[in-house]
Amino acid sequence: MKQEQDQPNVGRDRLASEELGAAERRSVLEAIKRFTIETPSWGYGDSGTRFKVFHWPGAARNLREKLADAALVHRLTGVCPRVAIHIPWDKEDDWEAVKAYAAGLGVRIGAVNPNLFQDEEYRFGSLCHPDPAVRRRAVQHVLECIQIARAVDSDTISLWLADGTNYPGQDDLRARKHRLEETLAEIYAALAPGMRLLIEYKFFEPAFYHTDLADWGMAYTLARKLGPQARVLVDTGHHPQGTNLAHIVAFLLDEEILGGFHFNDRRYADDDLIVGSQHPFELFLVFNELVAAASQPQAPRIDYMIDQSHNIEPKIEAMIQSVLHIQSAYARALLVDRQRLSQAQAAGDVLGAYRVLRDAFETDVRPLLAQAREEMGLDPDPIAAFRRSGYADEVARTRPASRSGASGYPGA
Ligand code: LRH
Ligand code: MN
Repeated sequence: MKQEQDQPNVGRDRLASEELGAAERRSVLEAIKRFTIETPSWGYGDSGTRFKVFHWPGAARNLREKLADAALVHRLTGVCPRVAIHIPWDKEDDWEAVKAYAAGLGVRIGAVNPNLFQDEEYRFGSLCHPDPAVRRRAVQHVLECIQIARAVDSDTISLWLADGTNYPGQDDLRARKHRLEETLAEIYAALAPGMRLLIEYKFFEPAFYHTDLADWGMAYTLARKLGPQARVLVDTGHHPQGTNLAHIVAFLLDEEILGGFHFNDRRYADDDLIVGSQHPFELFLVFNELVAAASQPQAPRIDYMIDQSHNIEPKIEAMIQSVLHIQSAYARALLVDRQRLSQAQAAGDVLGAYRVLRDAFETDVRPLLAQAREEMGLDPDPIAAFRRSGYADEVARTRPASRSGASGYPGA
């Protein structure tokens, strides 16, 4: 079995060593500048757990303040032009005005997220509820979200269902599946041409016996049955412990049914912590699959969105930190020496192949990311720029704490 010849195995910083030609370096830089990340409106407001929602001084209290904070993150990073909204948390009565307000800030509305988990009648579910009247209301809400998306020129409905049961026997699992297929078909039929329906799965919570949309296979099956405008959304916090995310991503990519991500990180359950803060290598391996697949000719459109709740940390800084972590994972994945990787794989050189990935992961990409920002006319260190801006003190001074419940986020 051929081993890596006589190369001191000190590992290769893919940037330090001259092996990365100027052209390659340039293409990595340009790819980083083009790579955009969508931030969630709800990541700027107060959020928490069932135990406590702590108020953060200056936290955004309404959609306009969330858009203002998101626009700052875009100004500082240069790569966050879209903001996902959640209805009714971000409900407004003049969407034209919202669209203009966002444009004035240099951002636009991204994915529209219906909320089918907070109304009283959703105790036994929404689209899967035994009562046709409740299913009707749920479908009506999503159709309203499609209208909102049209009004703000968004082409994406991002749908997550809390639907499930807590005890064996509580409901007929196949009957719930039939209700889901029926109601999703109605929603799909109402999509505007070119609009996408992203189907987000989650293996548990708030349901604790079964969840109707529990894993990638169920989301895949339903999306396929619906049609080409339906895609699977992978929330990185929605899998059982030990799940190999990179494998699920590779599979969904190869099936061309991956539509997007909700990035966050977790240690135990759906902790919604800063992406890459707990498992940076796992995030790198996910991007390694994305970069490897992106070399395919008709690389599918994938929406890279953050979905986090910043319960104790400063929300805007947490969002900027998240963008930096995603950019790092992407940059490292772009630096994987794919030729050496496939040679090692073909040669059965297991650890040689592993080291190719490890080299890229161990490469310090911060100077490269700083260079990309400078070339975009931005401060190379967005966190330092944010802290210097005094924005956090300004909003803490000008935004009195919101009346509890104002943001709609449970308990906020
Ligand atoms: C559910 C979820 C979903 C959102 C919500 C804020 O856990 O990931 O994407 O609607 O968080
Ligand atoms: Mn999510």
